[in-house]
Amino acid sequence: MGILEKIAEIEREISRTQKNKATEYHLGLLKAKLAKYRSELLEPSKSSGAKGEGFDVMKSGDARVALIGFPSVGKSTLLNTMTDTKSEAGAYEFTTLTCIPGVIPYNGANIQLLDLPGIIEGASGGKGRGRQVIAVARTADLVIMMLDAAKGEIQKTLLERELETCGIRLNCRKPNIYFKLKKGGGVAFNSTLTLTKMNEKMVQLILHEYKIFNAEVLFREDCTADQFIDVIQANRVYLPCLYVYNKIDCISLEEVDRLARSDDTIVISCQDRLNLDFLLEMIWEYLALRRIYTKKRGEPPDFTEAIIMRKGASVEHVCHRVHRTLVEQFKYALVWGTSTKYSPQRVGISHVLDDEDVIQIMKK
Ligand SMILES: Nc1nc2c(ncn2[C@@H]2O[C@H](COP(=O)(O)OP(=O)(O)OP(=O)(O)O)[C@@H](O)[C@H]2O)c(=O)[nH]1
Ligand SMILES: [Mg+2]
Repeated sequence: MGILEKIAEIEREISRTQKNKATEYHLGLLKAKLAKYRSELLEPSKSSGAKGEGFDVMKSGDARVALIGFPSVGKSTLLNTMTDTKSEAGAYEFTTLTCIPGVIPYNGANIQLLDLPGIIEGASGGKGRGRQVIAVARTADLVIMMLDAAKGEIQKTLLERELETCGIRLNCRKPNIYFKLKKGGGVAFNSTLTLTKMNEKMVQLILHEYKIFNAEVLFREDCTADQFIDVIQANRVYLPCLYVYNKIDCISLEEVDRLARSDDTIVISCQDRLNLDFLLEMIWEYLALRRIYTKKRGEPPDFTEAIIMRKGASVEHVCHRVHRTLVEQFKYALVWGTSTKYSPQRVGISHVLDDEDVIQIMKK
């Protein structure tokens, strides 16, 4: 029996099983089994290597955004309107066959936008180019899920499921569970709060399924079995996602209004160039990049070129970007901006910076 069949069988059994106290453990086990098979599927296939051709695009710029969507929703059209790159767009499905990168310059940063082939239901199981497309999505900093406004929300549900299956978690944090494999001593289970969805027996059962008999587990959050499995699997990626409904020129204003009110959602029309500025703003917000300006002693700050950093970047990260030996010579830094209580403030190397902070680094 192939992996796909095994997966299908477990999925069938899960949907057949009623959810109640008596079946709780059985379900937990099935979920663990399912996750195991699915990650086998995620590993690159050893047979014929030609399949991934054209998908390995160099990471460039300050952040990477991947366009995921069904065929013909307007992904290539968006790339063509937002960047200087040309990606063929057509009225027929599967116009794009590889990964085509473009660059959006915005707020002094270069954002790499990747146009990808459309994916369809069953992509995670290897249909079409689904697996390669999803593999590219895993390397992105932000996923734009492009949807056809006229096709309703079904596309969103289907795509979310495909990405979920491939270990991509959208718009959520990593579960707060401490998990460490041990050499001996059995399973040490603990929690810092009352758990309503899990208990020690379930944890043991799931760990057994993974043939883990010695480990330290600490729940710091009221997590579900699925979340615990995610932690054990350790190959999950947690990405922000923007749901972008394109082709709003084809639907009624009431419908547009309704769609636009959902969470993490933007409505646009590539054809009529509607709302594209706002889309850019949102991309920027979701990427959460930080512009840091440097300043030399006795001179005004250099606002012409920002150092682009990730959210949570500290003074140390900035030092590394300026010069590789700067960290060793670092004495303290002066920071002007929203990350400090007053400006300028003298800070140490671990101080975390905010967007548009100005920094002056003092050497020993
Ligand atoms: N009405 C309308 N049509 C659009 C809009 N944006 C794109 N289209 C049309 O939709 C069709 C498909 O566009 P593409 O950009 O090729 O779609 P794609 O998502 O890249 O498709 P694949 O590469 O096959 O996955 C083209 O005929 C576009 O002209 C829009 O905002 N409104
Ligand atoms: Mg395309």
